[in-house]
Amino acid sequence: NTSKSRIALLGIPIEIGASQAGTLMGPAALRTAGIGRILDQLGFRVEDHGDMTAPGIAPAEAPAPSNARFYDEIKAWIRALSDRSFDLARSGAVPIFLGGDHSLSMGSVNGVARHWQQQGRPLFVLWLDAHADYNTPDTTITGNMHGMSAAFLAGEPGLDGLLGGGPRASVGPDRIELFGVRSIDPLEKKLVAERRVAIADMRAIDEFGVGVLIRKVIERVRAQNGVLHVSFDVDFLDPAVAPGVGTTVPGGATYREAHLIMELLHDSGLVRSVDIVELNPFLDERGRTARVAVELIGSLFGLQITDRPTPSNAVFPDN
Ligand code: Z70
Ligand code: MN
Ligand code: MN
Ligand code: MN
Repeated sequence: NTSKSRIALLGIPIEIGASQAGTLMGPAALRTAGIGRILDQLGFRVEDHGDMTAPGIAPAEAPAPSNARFYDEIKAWIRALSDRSFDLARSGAVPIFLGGDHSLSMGSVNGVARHWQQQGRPLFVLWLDAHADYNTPDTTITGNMHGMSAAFLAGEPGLDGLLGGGPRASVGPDRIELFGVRSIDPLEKKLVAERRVAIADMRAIDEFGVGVLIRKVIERVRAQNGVLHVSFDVDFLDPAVAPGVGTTVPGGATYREAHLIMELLHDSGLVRSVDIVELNPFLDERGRTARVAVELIGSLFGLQITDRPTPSNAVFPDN
């Protein structure tokens, strides 16, 4: 049936952006937990493009920043991924990027942003994460590049060489929505404030609830005729729900909050691409985290507890 919407799965087994090894097993765990099956059952035509292979080390064009670990290796990954991501988006599929650590989003988001730029639709990025990932080589404490991906997409200096002369679509600090933040480094915090990046931290979530805050994001995207990329770092979830991550931070999103977010995003009709990152199967407990991530993807793509019309206080899909 060619009229079915297409979803393209692509594994990116990268772990060098994180401090702990193991996220390279993420794509396999997500497949084992049934990511293809759940989307298939929802009526999508699912294409699994397999895993990318490690591209090696990109030649050093300029001296790598001293505070960015594996800079030249990650540079090679994101250049290759940016091309794959652009091609998948252009093919009309909804790509789901299976990570891998969060450094991969520099490539996945750049690729889809290039496509939407050609279509004249601004791309917004919803960053569901315990962390802001807004460090640069100048502000980082650890040197881990998974903590720099949002800063790269915003165009922060110090990371400009990553794509070399390759095509780049600017997302900009005004199109990134940090959501769920509860761990941020001192200089990173200063930078996020200076750039006025939209941020829903855990205090805001406790005060207003995820329903109000996600609808605000949706309204903002819709007002500019934009589309949305969801970059889902599984450490956004509370460690009690999602223990299989390298950096557990207490006080994360509950199972129910996370499902409501995904359901509202589905109803918006605006999501065109997704990353699932930072799942570390080596640290997981009996596949729990992988399974929860897959269930949440189900909600993001239309799985409902009961079939019901969109409630009147929700944001309506545009078609
Ligand atoms: C810290 C850093 C980070 C994920 C840790 C942490 C970044 N801000 N991101 N775990 N997913 O190293 O820059
Ligand atoms: Mn290409
Ligand atoms: Mn992250
Ligand atoms: Mn994180």
